[in-house]
Amino acid sequence: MTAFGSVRRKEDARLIRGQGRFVDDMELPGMLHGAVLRSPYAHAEVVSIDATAALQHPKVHAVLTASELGDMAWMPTLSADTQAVLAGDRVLFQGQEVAFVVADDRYSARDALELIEVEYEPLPVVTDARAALLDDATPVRDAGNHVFDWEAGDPDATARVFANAEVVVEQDMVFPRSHPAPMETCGAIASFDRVEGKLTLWCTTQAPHAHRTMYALITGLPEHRIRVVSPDVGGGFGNKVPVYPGYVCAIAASMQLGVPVKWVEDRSENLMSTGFARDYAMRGRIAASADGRIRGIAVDVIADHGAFNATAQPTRYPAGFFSVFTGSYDVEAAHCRVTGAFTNKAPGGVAYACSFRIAEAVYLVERLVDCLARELGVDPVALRLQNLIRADQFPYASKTGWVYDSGDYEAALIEALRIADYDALRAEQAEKRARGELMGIGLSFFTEAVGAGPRKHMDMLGLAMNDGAAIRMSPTGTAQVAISVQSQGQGHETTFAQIVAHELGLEVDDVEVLHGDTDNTPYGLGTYGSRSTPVSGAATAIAARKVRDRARLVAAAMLEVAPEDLVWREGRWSVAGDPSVGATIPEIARAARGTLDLPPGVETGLDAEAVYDPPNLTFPFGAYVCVVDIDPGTAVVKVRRFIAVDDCGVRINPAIVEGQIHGGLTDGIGMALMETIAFDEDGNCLAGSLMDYLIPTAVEVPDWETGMTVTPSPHHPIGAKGIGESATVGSPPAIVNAICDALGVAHVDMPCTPSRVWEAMQ
Ligand code: MCN
Ligand code: CUM
Repeated sequence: MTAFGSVRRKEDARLIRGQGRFVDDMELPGMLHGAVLRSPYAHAEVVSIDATAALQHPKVHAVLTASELGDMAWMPTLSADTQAVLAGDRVLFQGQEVAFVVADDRYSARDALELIEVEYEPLPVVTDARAALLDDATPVRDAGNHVFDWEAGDPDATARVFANAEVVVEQDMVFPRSHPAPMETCGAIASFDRVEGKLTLWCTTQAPHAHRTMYALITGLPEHRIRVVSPDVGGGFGNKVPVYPGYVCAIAASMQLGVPVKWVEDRSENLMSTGFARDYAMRGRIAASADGRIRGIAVDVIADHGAFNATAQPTRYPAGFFSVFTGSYDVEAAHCRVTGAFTNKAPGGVAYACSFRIAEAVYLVERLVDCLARELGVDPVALRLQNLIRADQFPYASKTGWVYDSGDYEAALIEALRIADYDALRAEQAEKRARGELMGIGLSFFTEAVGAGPRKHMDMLGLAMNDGAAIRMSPTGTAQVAISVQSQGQGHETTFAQIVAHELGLEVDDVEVLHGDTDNTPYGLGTYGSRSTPVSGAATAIAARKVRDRARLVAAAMLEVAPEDLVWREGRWSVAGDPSVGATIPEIARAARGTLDLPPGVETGLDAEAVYDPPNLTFPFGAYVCVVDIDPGTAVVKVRRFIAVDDCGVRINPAIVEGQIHGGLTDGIGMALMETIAFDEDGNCLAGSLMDYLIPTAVEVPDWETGMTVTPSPHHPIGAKGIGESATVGSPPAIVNAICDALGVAHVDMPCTPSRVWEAMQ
């Protein structure tokens, strides 16, 4: 008996009826509205701020500037940097927060922004990370523009492999700055109760508990007097992991005024000032033998972190999990060096379904493998089949320190080729080429690493990346499961109920999922890096097993047999020798809360909790094939077919998994073809609206063709691996590989807009 399967999403009952409850839907009595004044300059001294006229506006209650914020003018970031909540004497990027107006309504607050007079003294601007690292570069920060140097792998062994390799291919590539652009922008309502001394913050956050800890550090309020509620969230994609100045300003204003204060940013504010993605300039090299054996991979990266290092990633990994860049191949040696730079651009980074920089890593290796195939004159499929890690090599220890838990890569690739009918595609391409038509076939094979993480290696803000679940069984046999992670659209209310139902033989509808409220859920670090299923999902299964184990003792008392005589069979405890005698969990729950004489040491009820410390990450993988047609007249790229075979181990809800894949593939089209947050030389953000920052629509997107293989994770209680970012990570290189294949060129940088493709065609 299993509750796994494509059951309908419980949350959709309200979401598709317009009954979802998002931060901006909420109105509290006496609530005021905040708006942020932002810097028009990318780099300038703030000479003076005069709020007199704004304060005279009849509907304005307060204007906050850095000086009023005092200790709250600065906040810690998730990467141990310190970020200005409101700029004091210098602004470091266009759109930086300078003042916060609180008024009766949103419109008045926005009007009053124009009444604040700020005198700026513009400074030289640096927006290119490579330029920022030159000796004579304008310093963005007092201590200079160097954020960190980080390396992984073995430089000497790698140098030796490259020195005696028969073939070496080098390629520069940029993964441009892009943005998650969730449908719902970021926002918060802060409500400080002066009598209780308690702060409640309704906030668009993917990580309510981690935010609570941050707010305790920023405000000095005791953490148990802070409640963070993340209601329905309209998409996060990593954009809603960091703490943003607007949240802190809403808190400061509510603490000062004693009434609730709402702040919700608009689209331009979201695109210009919140956590971006990528911005990696990479020089990759791949070494091979003449017969196509990949021997080594090396890469130097310059990572643009913007004006503050607010990146969300485990502390000991300043370049995230980029060091999985050896991808799905068994190589002799590998080395990466990553240098982080400050620039006059918005801070944050790693968002957009990146799995902590694995998007960049997969792009690098999958492009390099195609460059190598081109150099050797071999088919990219054959080259991959020759070099993929073999099924009998798992668990596989990579040259950069990862242990891939399980996989059968060849099976996934062969399945993708079968669905695509690869040989027929190549034949079609040959025919079209003869007619002068541009058709391209691109592959990618990716390995993801999700489920951060084991406490011995991973923390954020010094907090172990372990997550929890708590199950409460009612006397009538239904369950509530409270989890520390928070859905932004991933369907946790359904899938976490399925895990409990699966483990306890309950109906999915008899399990309710509680999340997003720090007052009634266990502590944990939240949803990103596709860690909910690998970490909190595991905690949920283990908590359910604790319920089941206790239920066995209670059932034994009920049935007057020894616990050892009971077996778990078809969703109930029954007597080993007589399956007709047994009890279901609802029956046992009733007895456990009833007057039955419980065995010594057994507590009343069946409630249980677990906090999960994963022994390792889970390593989902997939094989993608992309077919593009390029218009020779306009250089417009059309993705005609896209085949995605994903393996995320056991699928709890295949329909939700498919949805995650469809979304991620669509993201990939956006990044590969259209999206970039560009800046001019003065640091003006050129992508401040969805007219300039193009995101894909149904027009650009083909009918996805999906397939799967199932290789369970050996260490996860239900064998599941994460899936939430696989397709975003795996798809961009497949698309760019297809474009390069069509054009017969080594490389085209993303986004492959018509003008770039046209240039490459010439
Ligand atoms: N699932 C499953 N079987 C598996 C693995 C997952 O049924 N073997 C289900 C899960 O139970 C969950 C969903 O698939 O309902 C995604 O699970 P998981 O891979 O654990 O990822 P998370 O829930 O941790 O979600 C985070 C991930 C990230 S990091 C980004 S970024 C992203 C993504 O999810 N943001 C999203 N997908 C998104 N989807 C939506 N709709 N909105 C976002 O903001
Ligand atoms: Cu990198 S985006 Mo997701 O991990 O929230």
